[in-house]
Amino acid sequence: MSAEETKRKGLSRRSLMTATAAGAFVAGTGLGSDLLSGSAVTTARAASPKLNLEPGELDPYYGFWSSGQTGELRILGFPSMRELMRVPVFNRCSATGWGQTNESLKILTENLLPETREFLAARGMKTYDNGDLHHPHMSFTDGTYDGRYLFMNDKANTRVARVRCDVMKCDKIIEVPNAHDIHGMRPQKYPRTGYVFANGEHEAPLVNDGTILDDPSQYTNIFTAIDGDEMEVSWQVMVSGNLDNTDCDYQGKYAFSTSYNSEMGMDLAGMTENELDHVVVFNIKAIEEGVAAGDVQMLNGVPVIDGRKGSNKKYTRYIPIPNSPHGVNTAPDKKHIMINGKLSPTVSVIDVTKVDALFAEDADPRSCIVAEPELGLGPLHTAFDGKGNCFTTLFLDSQIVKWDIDKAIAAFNGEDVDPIISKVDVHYQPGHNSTSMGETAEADGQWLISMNKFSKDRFINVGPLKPENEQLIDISSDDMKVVHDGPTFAEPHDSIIVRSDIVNPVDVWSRDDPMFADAIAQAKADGVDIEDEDIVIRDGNKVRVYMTSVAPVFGLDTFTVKQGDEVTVYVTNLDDVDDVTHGFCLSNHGIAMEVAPQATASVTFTADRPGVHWYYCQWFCHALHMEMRGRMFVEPRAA
Ligand code: RUQ
Ligand code: CUA
Repeated sequence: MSAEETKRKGLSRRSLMTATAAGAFVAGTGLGSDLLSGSAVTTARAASPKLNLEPGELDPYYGFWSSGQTGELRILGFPSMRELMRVPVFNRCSATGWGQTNESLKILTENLLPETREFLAARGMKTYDNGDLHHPHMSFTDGTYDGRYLFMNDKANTRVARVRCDVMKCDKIIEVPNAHDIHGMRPQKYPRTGYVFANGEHEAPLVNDGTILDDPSQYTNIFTAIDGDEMEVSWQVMVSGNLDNTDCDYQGKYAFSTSYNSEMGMDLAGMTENELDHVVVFNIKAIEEGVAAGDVQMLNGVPVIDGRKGSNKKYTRYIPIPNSPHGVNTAPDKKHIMINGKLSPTVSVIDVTKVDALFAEDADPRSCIVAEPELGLGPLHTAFDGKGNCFTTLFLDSQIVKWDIDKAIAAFNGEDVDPIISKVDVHYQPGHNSTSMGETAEADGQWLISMNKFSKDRFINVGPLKPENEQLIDISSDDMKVVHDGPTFAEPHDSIIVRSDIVNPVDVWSRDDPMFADAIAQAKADGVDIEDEDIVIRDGNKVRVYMTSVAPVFGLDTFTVKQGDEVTVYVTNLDDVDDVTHGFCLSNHGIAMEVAPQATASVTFTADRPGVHWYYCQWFCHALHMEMRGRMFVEPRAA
């Protein structure tokens, strides 16, 4: 759409902002096909044949889905959109015992900052039990997914987590010091991950101890590079303005982060005041050299470098971008980086080969912008097909626009070409979109998922809280076809779509897995063969119950403890057949956990209810699963 048409519809940047303030940004503007000028609009079609999987047929892709404020990772079969698994990460999970088992609590607590641990302890908590998981991304080697790990952020409690792709369980969570509320997060693409880059979104005093409160001039934002192998912070950079999303190049040289609040405004009017905000470019090598040379301040054990505007300019550059930009997406051509304008109807295209000059020759920061096509209202995120085309979500227009990078560059250079190929209506208000393998050099141009924040009338009504709607779009031809509506619960925010041959999980645990190494070490210290013995060890008022499980029996029918004992139950699942997962649920104690084949899981509690308490297997495992149960006797404290 041209600037003139935008204006004709009364939706200039200014009125768009007014609309935002008035709440229309989330109200569903109804601005769909009627607002289009000349570009083809396609609407929902009958299902494409590729979508239909016969019973028993397997999906060609894994979809890794975030869950926003639910705090877990979800695994979908794609394109069938069947939800296959939920992997608890930042949340407390009733089914698996995540957040309660000793194994999960170790991961959830071991890298909390001391002050957080103290703060939580005062509230009777060991860890947070909520999270806001926005961005799941797989580790890379040489520009494509390598199937090792998934990394993800927690905006709610400033954490970054890692999930092992061999067992699909979280194995590390770190709380990031100095930063506030990790939002944008991406793994390094080349030569490998390597770094995981993470944006602190919200600005606060660097030393946030209450000495500075309502003085935004003293607030700062922090960009963090995490070592993805060790899950430790390598270094941090102080920036001007806040940080939203991030991505990096295919050369291993630069990372790019958007800021929607270069103004450092503290209210809506302040945050949206300027026509131009910016993208911060981080020069990774220069920062590493600066850290090595000691050009840092140490804060909470982390080297922090000053990359603010007007500081030593070798570390960062600030590229002016209209207006409150949001998503950052690197194209599979390894050359172009798309900055999605949000309040500006444009996407700004950075040519990474022109970024060197920003640092070497101090060139005009805008000289690396090689196109800035006007695409429609509310561009948030862009995905790719690997054939030179982009797919950008238009939040306000409720559309996906397909456009051509080369044509956008030609138009920017004054040629009379329209980069827009087609638009398709989605339902409604899309945020992220993802294409099959689209954030790697192996983008294959088959599928696009549009993750729509509102579903309104697309499903039978479930009350005032509606699901979201994820729409599957066939992008194998120019004419985008919506082929599937998929409702999901709060809030699958982002996703990646990974070829299934890249991901190779195991079927049963290995007995030497680090996940339960502590349990095995404790058994050894107690002189217990954890895979063979069913035994109760008393150690003062600490009692350790070692129990095997083979469908459909627990190794112990009963065990006896005294009221007030601190009891740890270790269950080792000796079944080594696919899918024979057992559980241990202790009635009326709020205790339940998953024990997958060949795993050991453990839980610690105080036995403070005298009497008979049944434990049972809560994971259906056998025809006699109901009979898989036993009694805990709690002897009353002597009167
Ligand atoms: S951001 S809707 Cu949390 Cu991924 Cu763009
Ligand atoms: Cu074991 Cu059900």
